[in-house]
Amino acid sequence: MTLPSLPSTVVPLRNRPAWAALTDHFTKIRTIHLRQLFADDSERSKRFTTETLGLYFDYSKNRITAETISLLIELAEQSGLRHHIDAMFAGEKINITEQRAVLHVALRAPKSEQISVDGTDVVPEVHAVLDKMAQFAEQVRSGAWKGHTGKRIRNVINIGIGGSDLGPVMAYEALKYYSQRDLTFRFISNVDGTDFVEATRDLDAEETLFVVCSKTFTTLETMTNAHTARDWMLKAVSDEKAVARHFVAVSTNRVKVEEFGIDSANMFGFWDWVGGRYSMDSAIGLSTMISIGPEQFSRMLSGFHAMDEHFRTAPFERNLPVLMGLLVVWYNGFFDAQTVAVLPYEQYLKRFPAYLQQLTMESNGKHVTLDGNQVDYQTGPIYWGEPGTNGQHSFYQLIHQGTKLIPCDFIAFGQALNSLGNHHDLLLANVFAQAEALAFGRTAEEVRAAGTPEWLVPHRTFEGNRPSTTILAERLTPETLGKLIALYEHSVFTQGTVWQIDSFDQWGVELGKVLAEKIVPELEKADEPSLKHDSSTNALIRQYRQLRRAKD
Ligand code: G6Q
Repeated sequence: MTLPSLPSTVVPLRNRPAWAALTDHFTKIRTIHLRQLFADDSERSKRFTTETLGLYFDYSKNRITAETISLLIELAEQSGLRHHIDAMFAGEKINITEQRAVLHVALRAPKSEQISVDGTDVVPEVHAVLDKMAQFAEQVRSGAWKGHTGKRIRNVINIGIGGSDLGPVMAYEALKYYSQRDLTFRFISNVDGTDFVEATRDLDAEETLFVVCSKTFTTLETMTNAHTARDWMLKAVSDEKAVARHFVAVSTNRVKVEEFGIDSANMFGFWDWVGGRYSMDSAIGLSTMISIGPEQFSRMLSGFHAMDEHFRTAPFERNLPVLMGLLVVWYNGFFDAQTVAVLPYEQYLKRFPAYLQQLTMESNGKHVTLDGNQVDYQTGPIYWGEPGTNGQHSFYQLIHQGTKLIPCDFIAFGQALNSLGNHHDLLLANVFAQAEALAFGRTAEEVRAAGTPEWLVPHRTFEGNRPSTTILAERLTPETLGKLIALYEHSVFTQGTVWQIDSFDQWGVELGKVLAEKIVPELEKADEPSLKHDSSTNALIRQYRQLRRAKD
């Protein structure tokens, strides 16, 4: 089969001339300290800072020189990145293992644009769904949408998992400042019954609306929770007709939605060219739109779109997602860095690292190339993080003085949404101090000069040379959030293109699902089942059956 997305000239990563040149370059640069790089070049901060779309992107505290960047850009070019970007925007089926187009960029395209999949312009369909969402959101927000017994809806519960949950939760938290405060939002994802019970225990069913989000409408966790929700609702309002007023669905599967009993008039659609982890700005964002309103939602989409256009058109040396993605390739491929820490100094972004974990790791956690060959290099790093300053009092110790190299992304804002005394100055002083300490450390001489006894000097020395990038924006707004998410989406795309993997499939999620389906009847069976797993799994199943009996 021919690969639709890559030019035939793309050769395996290690055979690309730029990779060989980078390997050479790395041996020269690997021991150079950031202290020296800054001392040698008074213009360094300016040289390695790009300001675009209101984002000040300072990557000067990375272990790079101008040569590193130009070699990485050559690598991107030799990897077919330009062609691959164009292929995505043109609706080509670049998700080759699922034979699907990858068009989350169409979700935020303005009405005036045309983006075609198989000859059909999808932009009008996108806007038709956005309009329908807006109408519904306004009805809920204004109180015009009533529950079955005539009470106003006060609680909105999103039921979904993975891509149908993480985006909505993150966006709700991130944009809470802009939310309608007389509505309560909850999110149920886990099949662990506790998630459902705790989310609903203090709510009045008559005032509750469930938004069931599932692209396939077959996902075990979501369907189980949705059925439990229906039972919970019908226990309070014993009339099947209540389902129509208290349940709406977001899905691509009309048949299954109707089978569940949700009126397809209350279904908001999306398309198979939207991957779950890229879907928070599709109808999957319905709860977000109810929370912040259609106008702010559309500002968020403008932010996404601005970054899409920047990614599509800016030269690589000034292209934020390209630079960000190439830095990951650099540390991952040459410094053996296994992780990237994302550290937002903004409490509202507390779920942003968790959201990015799925976006990055489900996308680039792959071990074969597009043509099915085992990679002989590292692919997707582990993303993780917590908001600052909390992390400073927890895991930052390891980043400062541990044995692992952990590139960090610091994210901060010039203006606080909740201005309170000098809190914001203190917050920002901390983010700047952390990046400074990581880069420059504290030498043994400096520690000695501060009067530290000799035996304590090694413990108090910070070797520094720990890389970080700082992203500074004016204020966390829906638009800025859109830009930040698209920045990471396209950084993931850049990485995946260099590694020549399919960043848009997720076969790794499948096996566990299939095996779980096989185990369910073995747990539920009244008589002792005959088990044919390995000895460990067999024993665990038996042990569970026994423990469960002990409770009965
Ligand atoms: C994301 C994945 C995955 C998916 C969930 C939920 O890219 O495909 O996280 O979003 O498994 O799937 P449904 O939306 O089909 O329930």
